[in-house]
Amino acid sequence: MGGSATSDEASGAVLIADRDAYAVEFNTNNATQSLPSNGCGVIGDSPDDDVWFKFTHDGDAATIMCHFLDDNAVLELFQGPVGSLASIACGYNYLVFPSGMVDGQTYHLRVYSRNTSDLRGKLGIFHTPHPMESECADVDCLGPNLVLNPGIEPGELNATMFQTTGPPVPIGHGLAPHWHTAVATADSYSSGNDFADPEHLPTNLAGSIDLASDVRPRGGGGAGGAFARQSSTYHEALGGKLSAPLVPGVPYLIAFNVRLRGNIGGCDGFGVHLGLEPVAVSYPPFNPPMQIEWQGGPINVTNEWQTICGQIIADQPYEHITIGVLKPRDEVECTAGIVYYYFDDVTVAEVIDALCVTVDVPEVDPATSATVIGDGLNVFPNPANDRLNISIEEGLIGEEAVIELFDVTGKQVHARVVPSLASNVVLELPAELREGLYLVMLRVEGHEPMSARVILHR
Ligand SMILES: [Ca+2]
Ligand SMILES: [Ca+2]
Ligand SMILES: [Ca+2]
Repeated sequence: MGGSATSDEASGAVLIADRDAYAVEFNTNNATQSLPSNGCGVIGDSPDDDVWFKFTHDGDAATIMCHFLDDNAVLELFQGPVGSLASIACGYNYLVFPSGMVDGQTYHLRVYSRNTSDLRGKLGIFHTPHPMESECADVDCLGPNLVLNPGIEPGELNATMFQTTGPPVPIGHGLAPHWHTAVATADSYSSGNDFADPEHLPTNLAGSIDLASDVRPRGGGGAGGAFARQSSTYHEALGGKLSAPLVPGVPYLIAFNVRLRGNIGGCDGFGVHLGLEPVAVSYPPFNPPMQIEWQGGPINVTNEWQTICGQIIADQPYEHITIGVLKPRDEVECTAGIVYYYFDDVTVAEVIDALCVTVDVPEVDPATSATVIGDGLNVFPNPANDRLNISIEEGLIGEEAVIELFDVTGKQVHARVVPSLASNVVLELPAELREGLYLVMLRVEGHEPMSARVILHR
């Protein structure tokens, strides 16, 4: 750790060597202005007390975070040698590395109070994982993220439900660009809010609500937040928008990152709801037509960011996403009475290659609504190679049936009529079929169609 060294001039800039920790403390008391203001997009920008740091870029995306501030900080990043430093980015209490930074190159950073008072705080450079990176799938197997503002980053719109001033924000109110309060009064946070506001992440000496857990966004400077409660009608969820509607018949990975505030226990029932319209309701449940739920059992969300994910095949051109605790109210189980969660980095992306998605496909129900072809078909093995066994439930034995196979685009690639179903039907998988995800469907007149998703692995 760098201790409390502070340099008033760039020539003596304090080296930030560590990552993922608040490596240096600083105090601008007695510091004087070293370079003119670049404006930095801050009203009243006042680098009268700038102090200097430097670091060598390691090539990884990162965010510089200020913590335990006693006032608001402006951060300004420079490239080039001391004596001809060129400003490349500014931040307000935090600074996201701009694109174009060069691996191995040394950069300088100055920090100063936004106003003319002294500023104390600590500072760290925190690596930013790829927004779609998780153990659920290799990012290379996924198409572009369809979630607009997946990082729940603040922008022009930067409201929290629990504003320190002003009237309460109604349901459906915007939280961050392309995000709104979907169920009850979910929240959003900005690391760039005023240091004294409780909506500020990371927190500060005055805010105090998260001193124990030092919550930082998973990426960038913004995150969502929501309450959940044991045996209560009151759960919150955030609603977001996709850049394009889902394509029916196409598989998508759905993922979001969640962590607790503090280590006080947790609830189960996290899920994603995909809808044709944005959700904005006072209280759950709201009968989601399609959802994934965390299958990992209750309560294991911790004080670290973790990914909850699932895979679906779209049955409708959904264009809106809602994340939160979506279980019916009487079924949510919590280890603590009231639990609070942060959300960040939401993914809805087409699965280009089903083989590198690690989500267990058969465990994720595609849908729960009547508009959807039901699933419930038992098939094995899965993944399959050259043939697939379909277990037929007793009531259908002897019936005439049609067995169809669809590829990820929804195109029928194989169909076969079975005059009389036996308890096990063997489906030969045509050699010309490519590896990937398929939907096998069984239709019997007078019965709901049944289906299962199968990975073909040659
Ligand atoms: Ca200075
Ligand atoms: Ca100042
Ligand atoms: Ca974020």
